[in-house]
Amino acid sequence: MQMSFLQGMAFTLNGKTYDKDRIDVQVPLGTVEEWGIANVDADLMDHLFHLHAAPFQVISRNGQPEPYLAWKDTVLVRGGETLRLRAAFKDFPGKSVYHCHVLDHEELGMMGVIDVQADSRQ
Ligand SMILES: [Cu+2]
Repeated sequence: MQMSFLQGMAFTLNGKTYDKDRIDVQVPLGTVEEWGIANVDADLMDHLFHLHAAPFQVISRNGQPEPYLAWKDTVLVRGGETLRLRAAFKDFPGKSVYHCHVLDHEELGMMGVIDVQADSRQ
């Protein structure tokens, strides 16, 4: 996933602005996912990555292991920084969102839709 402020005045995640009718990420319920979060903002603006559907731990920043694996729902991603996180999608099936928690960035479109899919075999 990339967080950017690259396309004119668009605030984007993975090159897209928010569309409530588009599903950007699909995750099976009961899985742990490792995501890369890269702040490629051309102006090196900081962003606050926030995920609703699952708690996560930041594993590394710019390739350096995090010293303490706290459970988070929001993490600061400084300009030019890349981090890896692991999120446990175990409790909440259905659609939700992830977004930048800087309110004006979120309002300008820096948000995506995640669909946590319950396994129909359960
Ligand atoms: Cu932001």
